[in-house]
Amino acid sequence: MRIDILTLFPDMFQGPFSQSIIKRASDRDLVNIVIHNIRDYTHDRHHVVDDYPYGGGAGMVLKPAPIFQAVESIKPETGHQGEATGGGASAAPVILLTPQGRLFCQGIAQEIAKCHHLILICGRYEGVDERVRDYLVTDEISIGDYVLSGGELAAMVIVDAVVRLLPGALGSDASALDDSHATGLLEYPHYTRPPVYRGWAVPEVLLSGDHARIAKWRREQAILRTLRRRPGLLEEATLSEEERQLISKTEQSGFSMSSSSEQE
Ligand code: 9D3
Repeated sequence: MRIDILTLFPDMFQGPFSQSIIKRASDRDLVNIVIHNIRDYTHDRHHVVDDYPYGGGAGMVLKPAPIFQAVESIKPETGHQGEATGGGASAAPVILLTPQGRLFCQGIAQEIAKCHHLILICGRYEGVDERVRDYLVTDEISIGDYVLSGGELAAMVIVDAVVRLLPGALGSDASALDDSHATGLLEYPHYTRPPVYRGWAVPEVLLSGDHARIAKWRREQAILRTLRRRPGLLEEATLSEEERQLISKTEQSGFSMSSSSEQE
């Protein structure tokens, strides 16, 4: 997979992308991430990327020309725009990171992970000229309802979530499937040694060696934790009749929402 990222702050990406899973995926050539400084695609003496908004108002707006120039310079280089290169692979999605975008989730990460090529545009200032949206961008994504200073951290979040889904990116392929958001439930509690720490014991079942009992306990814990913390997630989860009954029983017993009593 190739990922091109357009930004005014290319240095922001150096730390996160030179560590851990993204580093390993790059080293293994599973992904090729290319960072472009939007300022490099200006042609004026002062490399101006922004300007005052027409109609007035606070803040600055990213000019269309450098962004169009950047994307157009990337596309021929990577060469699968359908007709122009004889068809085949579909054109790369051009995704604008913006607070007005579709809310990012694991399902969108899975969709994006299927692409051979992806172009991410990080906005800054008050926004980008609307013609970028109208005539260049194919998707707009937000990572949540809070205010960031720009699209860079959002782009890093998306790249991290997508790259770890690429076959071979993780140590074992099992870990990606077992992820809480892939099962539709929050994760069960984890413990490691010692068996008693400051008088707090690890649940007995985990030391029993009874793998069937352990699996049942973990599944139950995952369901109860999801019920208490993120009940909305249960609507999408695939549950057995017995598991639905566990939920009803817990709800009828007037369960508490507080996390400190979750284990009780
Ligand atoms: C508070 C300023 N807002 C109204 C005047 C507009 C605004 C413009 C640009 C707010 C934030 C930003 C910068 N944010 C992003 O570019 C961004 C973002 C985000 O802020 N939250 C969640 N996801 C994303 S993706 C890109």
